[in-house]
Amino acid sequence: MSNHYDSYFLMDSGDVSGYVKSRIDFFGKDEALTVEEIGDGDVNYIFRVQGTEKSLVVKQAGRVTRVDPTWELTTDRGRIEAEYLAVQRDLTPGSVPEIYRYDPVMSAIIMEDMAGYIPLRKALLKRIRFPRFAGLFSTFLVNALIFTSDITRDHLQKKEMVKQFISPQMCAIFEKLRNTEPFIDLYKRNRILPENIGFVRREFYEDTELRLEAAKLKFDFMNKPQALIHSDLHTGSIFVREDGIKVFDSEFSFFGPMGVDPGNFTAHLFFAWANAEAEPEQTADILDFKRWLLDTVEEFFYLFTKKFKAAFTSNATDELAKTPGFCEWYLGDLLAEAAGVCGLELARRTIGLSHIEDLTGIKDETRRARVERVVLRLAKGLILNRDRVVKGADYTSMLRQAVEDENHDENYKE
Ligand code: SR1
Ligand code: MG
Repeated sequence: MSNHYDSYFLMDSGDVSGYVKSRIDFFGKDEALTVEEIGDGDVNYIFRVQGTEKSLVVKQAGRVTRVDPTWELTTDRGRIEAEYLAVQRDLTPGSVPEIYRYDPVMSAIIMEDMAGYIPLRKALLKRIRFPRFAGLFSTFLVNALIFTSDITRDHLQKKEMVKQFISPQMCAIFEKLRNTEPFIDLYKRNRILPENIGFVRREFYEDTELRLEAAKLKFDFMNKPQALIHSDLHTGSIFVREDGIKVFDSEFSFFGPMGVDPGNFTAHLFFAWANAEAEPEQTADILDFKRWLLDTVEEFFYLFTKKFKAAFTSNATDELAKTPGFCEWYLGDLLAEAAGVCGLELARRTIGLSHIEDLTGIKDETRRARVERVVLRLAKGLILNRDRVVKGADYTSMLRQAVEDENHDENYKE
């Protein structure tokens, strides 16, 4: 092992103090540091480094995933993550953690410790509401998308950015996990609750109309470099506090369809809803929390649409894009894509390999199976009818329909 950190190795907590001091002038030379590994994801190693007065975070990309040592991943994803955050820092200052240094040798990012912020998923599982979230998040996303697209950027410069962010191996993960495997268990790694295996076979694997729509969405994902997207934006990749958000974990970023980020994220608000829906006691507080989540979906799409149109009108540089009607056409396509991707994400986190705590944390398996079928019915509705999903209320009424269909399904009566 090198102790000069001049060639790549996977660090453990004991290596990190020396590493940080070798790379940046942040702590005192002789300052005692405490290092704790805090990563709980499937992929990377995250260390919090605490000094006497200040702290920071080191995120290192391993050459294989944490969940499966035979699953190799490019360590260049650390660069992609850092460069996405640098772009977004300029577009919406304060909305991403500050990067102190990206180190290509160790594939490590040394960044701000987001003290005072908590992961949104953890907060929602504790039923904490964030009334300002839809406003903050819609501003971030509109800026992130419209200001990296051909609508506002010089087309040559945008194409240079497409090159900068090309990431075939990371894209391939989602082409499989999100775009393919909910519809065909191609690699025999899907994980479905035993009670729902028949439902998934009938409603997903054997539905050729659904598979056709999924194929269209997959080819959009692979062939539509509209804007710099995060691509793995969910409630675990956003830290929040009452008056702020910090988006991070952007290692899957590339130039893709604009609808991916709003759609993928919205799926996770529905997962938070599903977790609350599975509570045996539907108290007034739980009912109010579920209502707040659905109100947030509606408010988010309302604000996103409004801000997107305003940003388009004030900032479009492409002469043809300024043609009356073009913005509405473009936005309509984006919103349909978002609905479709929301459906894909709902399906893959329920059927596929990568599950989330919102569902796995539901202890009563019958209740979990029920909300998973509701989620899957919603997923199907969104994918098949995405052209008609133009506002937040279309999502929430589709969810209500999914609940009703589940309640009336004779196969699943208690
Ligand atoms: C090896 S990739 C596994 C998961 O981590 C990422 O956060 C993606 O969501 C993916 O499902
Ligand atoms: Mg990640």
